[in-house]
Amino acid sequence: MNDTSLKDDGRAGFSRRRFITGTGSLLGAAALAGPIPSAWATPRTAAAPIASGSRVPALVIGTGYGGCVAALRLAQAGTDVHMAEMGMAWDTPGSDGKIFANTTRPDDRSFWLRTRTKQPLSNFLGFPLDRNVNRYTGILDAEEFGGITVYQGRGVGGGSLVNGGMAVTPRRENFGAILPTVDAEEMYSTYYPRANSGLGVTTIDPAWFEEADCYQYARVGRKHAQRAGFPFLFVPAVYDWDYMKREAAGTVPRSALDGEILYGNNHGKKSLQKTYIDRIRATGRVTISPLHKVTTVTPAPGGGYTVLIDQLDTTGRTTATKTVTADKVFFAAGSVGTSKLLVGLKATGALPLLNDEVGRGWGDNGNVMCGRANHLWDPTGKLQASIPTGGIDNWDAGGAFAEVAPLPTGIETWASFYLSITKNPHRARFTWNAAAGRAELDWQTAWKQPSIDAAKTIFDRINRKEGTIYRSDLFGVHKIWGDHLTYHPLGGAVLDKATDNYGRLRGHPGLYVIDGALIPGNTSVNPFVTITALAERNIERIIATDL
Ligand code: FAE
Repeated sequence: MNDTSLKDDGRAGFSRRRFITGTGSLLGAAALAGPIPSAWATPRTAAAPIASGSRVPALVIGTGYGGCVAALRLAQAGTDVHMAEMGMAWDTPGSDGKIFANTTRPDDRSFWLRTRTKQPLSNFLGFPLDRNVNRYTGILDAEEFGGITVYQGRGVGGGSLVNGGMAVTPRRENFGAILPTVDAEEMYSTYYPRANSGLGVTTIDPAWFEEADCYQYARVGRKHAQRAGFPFLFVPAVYDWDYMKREAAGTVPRSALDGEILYGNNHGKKSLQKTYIDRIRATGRVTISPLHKVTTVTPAPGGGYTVLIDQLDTTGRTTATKTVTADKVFFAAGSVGTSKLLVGLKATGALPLLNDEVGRGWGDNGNVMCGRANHLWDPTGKLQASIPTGGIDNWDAGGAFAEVAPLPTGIETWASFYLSITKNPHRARFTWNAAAGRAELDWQTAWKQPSIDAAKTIFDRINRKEGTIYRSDLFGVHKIWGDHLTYHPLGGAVLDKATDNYGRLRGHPGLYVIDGALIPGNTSVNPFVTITALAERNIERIIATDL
């Protein structure tokens, strides 16, 4: 089954120039298409979204990894919890019968409140891929700051809805640099295993990997890595591999094999909806309000905190503002969401006792993307599973861990594509712009240079060995590096600085940070397992001592 797609799709003898012309016009046509009508079903909300005037023992802001761990463990310990989530529930199919849009056909569901898509791979063969859409509370937020676009999931399940599902535990020898004040022994013996089990992390059947057409791109990536002398590792993921085998056999609807990533996955991916949130619902102690955005948290006169929550419609308009009182509040709005809230709350005097560490220590996990142009005899396959399964580890020698990523376009591209996680020393800070009434981030695009240098320690060598070149058509015209973005925001309320060593915010008892904001900018690998494990560690302590 290996390396046959060149013959299978009848392209043998087909010149690269002709291929480029053909696919370019195809993708160009898609880019020129106008917005499609907004015909998606009204999102289902909680049976009873939170009522104004309610008092709750624990309010969790956000329903990503940190928020779900907090809600589950609090509920299991007997505490009633309410979760406020600014995104939609993502539990109702649209007019096409699917909950989530396809990667190659972004529609209104794909982006958070934009009128034009902002795809991470903006171009192909020089043609821009973005298209107009209707403004909608879609699933992927491309949040733009001065020097960087930060991609984040929006909806019940947070980043788990949109991410690639790579579930990687960092090498233990790297842990001291990731979370220096946390006991590594405890993490590796208790909390990483707990997180991996809660998330349903498993590794692909290696025998199937060797024969599956949909992983030809990964085998090509491995071959090139190994020929250049780099270690290639299988990485675990949160996908139902038996389902993927059935997708390949054609017996179930395709999901990973339909290239679904970025805008949701309709079937096989074990997002938080299928793991932690399933268990959260089973406790009977947790309610969730989608399309509810927390704007203010301030000490309540009689104890606890007064929380203001905007209820949104699917155009992003506020339809009601609710006032809720919570004994304890858990900030789990993601690194960016939590940081923005906290710097605003401190600056406006709502939470005046937060310390000066709030907003600091933000990093991009050293993310940088690139593509390589393979020879015509090295096709990567027109069928590419959207769940990556392998990476190239050059962390010790060159400061980069590169995931061999799919390019699920449905056509043969002869491209190898990589997301590198690199050692990047730069850390940015969120500050409050009072005149504009918003938080800003001082990251600079030029700060990606150390990441590019680290990634080049891998790809320059592979290119030399293979006699290949970088692709320069994926992020613009003649632009090699995807250095304008991150998928992995981390920090902004760093553990043992803005908070104590378990996430209790300094200055205001009863407030906690429990998401990626705690991690000071880098995890050396993809971050969600570490975010989950740290949340498991912290909530255990908080339940034992604070409740
Ligand atoms: P997160 O999951 O972002 O959840 C925060 C939630 O809070 C979101 O649902 C927000 O909508 C919500 N929220 C924000 N502000 C408010 C507010 N004011 N009021 C109410 N709700 C609010 O946070 N990581 C991996 O480990 N492996 C991968 O393969 C991987 N691939 C990725 C691919 C893409 C395209 C993206 C965007 C990310 C990827 N990540 C991956 C990163 C991962 O999803 C991310 O680190 C975690 O989701 C962060 O978890 P948190 O709990 O910090």
